[in-house]
Amino acid sequence: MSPVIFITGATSGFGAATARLFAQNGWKVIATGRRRERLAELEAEFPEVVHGIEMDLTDKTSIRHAVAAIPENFKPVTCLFNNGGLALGTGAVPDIDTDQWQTMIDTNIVGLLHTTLEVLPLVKQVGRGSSIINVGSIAGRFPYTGGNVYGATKAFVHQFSMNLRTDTMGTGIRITSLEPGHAKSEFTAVRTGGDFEANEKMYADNEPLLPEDIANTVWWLANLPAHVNVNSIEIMPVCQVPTRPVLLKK
Ligand code: NDP
Ligand code: 8X3
Repeated sequence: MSPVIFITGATSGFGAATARLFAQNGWKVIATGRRRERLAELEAEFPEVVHGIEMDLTDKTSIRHAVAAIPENFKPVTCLFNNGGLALGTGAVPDIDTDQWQTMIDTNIVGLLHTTLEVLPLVKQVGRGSSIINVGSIAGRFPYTGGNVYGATKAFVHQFSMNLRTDTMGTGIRITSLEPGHAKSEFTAVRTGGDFEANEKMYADNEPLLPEDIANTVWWLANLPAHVNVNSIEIMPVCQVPTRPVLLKK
């Protein structure tokens, strides 16, 4: 029986690259996100292997329905990749938009919590060798101006992951907080409200991590020997230094 990965945020960036890598290598993929047309593209690329389910992380009912809609032949779940999330805004306090704060909290924290709660029973069925990989960020550790709530949501992901390890002790489930630095995706376009020019500029004169780098890391984590748990991984491009999450040098 093929192992199964459940991915949030599979319509773009890290999630889409991870869906492709796992689908190409013998896993079945439950791909979730809000953009149905992008899920359909993945399904068309990997018929039978990828199953797309529309899911909005800010809506608990949507999460519950999505998990209830997993076809029997895509169960149990070997790996839950809690990846979907976003940053909104770059303003320093008090020059911020509280609705944006709320959306980041609802998506990056509440959505991740409820996805975990709903999918956990299916991961427990696999037990030994299964894993939950939560996407944090270096922004959860290194402060920067304008990173106020975004960075705090990612610090939450780190600590929740560590606490979840203790709660699931004895189940065989491995849990990792995967904390990337500067990486090329649609992240900056989303953060700036759809400014794809800003997105291109952000990655133009430097060599960021690519979604495939993160996908390869997820692959490595999910395929480690069953007794090995990597608690957290901080991963940056060479052009970034571990003092603050802005690029200092090419
Ligand atoms: P992208 O913007 O390319 O992808 C984000 C994904 O999250 C999309 O698939 C999007 O799907 C999904 N998503 C956002 N909001 C929701 C929602 N309400 N419901 C369901 N899905 C949602 O960015 P990345 O690939 O870079 O981001 C993936 C994760 O990595 C995020 O958690 C981000 O915070 C984190 N990260 C990113 C870094 C970077 O530099 N790029 C560095 C460190 C961490 P859809 O819009 O279709 O719903
Ligand atoms: C994304 C990394 O440094 O742009 O989580 O906030 S950063």
